[in-house]
Amino acid sequence: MISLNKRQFLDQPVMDFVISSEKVAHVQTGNSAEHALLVLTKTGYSSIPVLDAKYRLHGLLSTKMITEAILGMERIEYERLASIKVDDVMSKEYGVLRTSDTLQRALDLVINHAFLCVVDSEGTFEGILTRRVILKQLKKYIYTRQEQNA
Ligand code: 2BA
Repeated sequence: MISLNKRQFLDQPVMDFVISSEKVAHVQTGNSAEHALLVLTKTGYSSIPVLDAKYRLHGLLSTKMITEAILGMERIEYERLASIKVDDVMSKEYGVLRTSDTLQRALDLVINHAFLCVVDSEGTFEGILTRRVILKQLKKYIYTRQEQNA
């Protein structure tokens, strides 16, 4: 196997490693927290993107954000789930990449985010780049270089 040098590795386009939008579990703006909790529980992901009808990225939603929103003084107020909208509880803090970005920027951001959302120049959601995929590429890079230097 031919190994990449450091520059070639870092210059690889993120789009080569993206999980495309149709495979990414998401919720839509305007959805209820009840629906979102169902999606999060059924898919098993701890955090998923919030998109609008035109597939533009608005935020991220996790089970914790929903639970915190319905936490009363003495009990969890499940009856409020249907009236809360995902827009009210989602986080606007997420790692975002442009489709033109390279692995170098992804590596910087993935330290603080389990996955990075990838958007095009108009803000349309193209998919995600996960920490798992980046670590796999990094491992491949390290081991192929080691073998060639051995
Ligand atoms: P988490 O849901 O906290 O998942 C952490 C890691 O656990 C994942 O790391 C993956 O290795 C494993 N995992 C969790 N749920 C899984 C499932 N249903 N099938 C297979 N493996 C699963 P990463 O793959 O690096 O993903 C990082 C984060 O990216 C996930 O964190 C989740 O928030 C998000 N994510 C990954 N794939 C997604 C998808 N298809 N749709 C929506 N969100 C996704």
